[in-house]
Amino acid sequence: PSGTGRVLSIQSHTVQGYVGNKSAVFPLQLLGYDVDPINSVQFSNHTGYPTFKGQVLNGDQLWELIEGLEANNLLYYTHLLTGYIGSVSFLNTVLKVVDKLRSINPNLTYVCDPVLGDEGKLCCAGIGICIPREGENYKVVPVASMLTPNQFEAELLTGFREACNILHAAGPSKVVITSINIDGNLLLIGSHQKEKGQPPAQFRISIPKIPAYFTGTGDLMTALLLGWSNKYPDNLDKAAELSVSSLQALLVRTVNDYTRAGHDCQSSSLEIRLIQSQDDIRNPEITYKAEIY
Ligand code: ATP
Ligand code: PXL
Repeated sequence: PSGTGRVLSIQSHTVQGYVGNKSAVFPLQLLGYDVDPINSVQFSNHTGYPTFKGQVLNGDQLWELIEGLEANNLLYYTHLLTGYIGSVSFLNTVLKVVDKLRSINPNLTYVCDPVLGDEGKLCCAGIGICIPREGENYKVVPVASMLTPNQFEAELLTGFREACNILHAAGPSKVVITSINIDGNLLLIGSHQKEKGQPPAQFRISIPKIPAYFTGTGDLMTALLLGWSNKYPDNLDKAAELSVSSLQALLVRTVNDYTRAGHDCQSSSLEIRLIQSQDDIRNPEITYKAEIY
């Protein structure tokens, strides 16, 4: 596959560990993309640890960086990727960034992971910055090309059953619900509406749940989906098979490494073995198949 591009990735940075840009930049580079990261926060570690320290970029500071790039004619991007957005002001600036990038490249693909939280809890709540209200998040949906909510996020955004169809109608032609918990297993649902108003092609991939808890997997999954779906623009199912297969190989390696070191994998969230899994990212062996339904 030849697809490549230039990605502006606006996500968190953590000094230690892999979430946000730390989860997304390296795999996209391995898949052949130029990636320009803007760090929406710089924290010592992810917010799942007992404590963390660091700085938060506000909307005006984000815009300043965009102005700097524009002044040097450096604002041509094929893709915009966003993850966790920590405040309403930042969200509004992200919307301005989408407009600005599309005024330079009308074909810009915006891949949006509406990170709101997981398992019924809003992540990053309690970190002292406000989470965009549910309604605010709708603002990004109409301008996104691809959306990657998890079950909780899809429920928050629309109500689960009709999630994909409703989200297509709101804008994005590709929707991947990255994890739905069913009877101890995980299900990914993909939906590609090739033409507006037409029924989408939908598929599912079942993923056995590994008895461990990871952080940064959603960010990595979205980055992989961006990378592969650009290489296979008409085959979201193939892009998802490749992404899931990479990710599962990485998760097995992560659990094996921790287990070998005598760690109880269920006692705390594990840091993913991203760098060690570079071969699985570059050349995934398809071990998970999509079922059309
Ligand atoms: P975010 O909200 O940060 O975007 P997310 O909740 O959307 O994250 P995750 O729940 O982290 O995403 O799941 C992303 C992918 O990670 C899933 O599609 C699945 O393949 C994989 N994954 C995560 N946890 C496990 C697990 N315990 N066992 C197997 N696969 C997992
Ligand atoms: O993976 C989502 C995420 C993004 N950014 C920061 C986080 C997390 C999850 O814990 O702490 C800073």
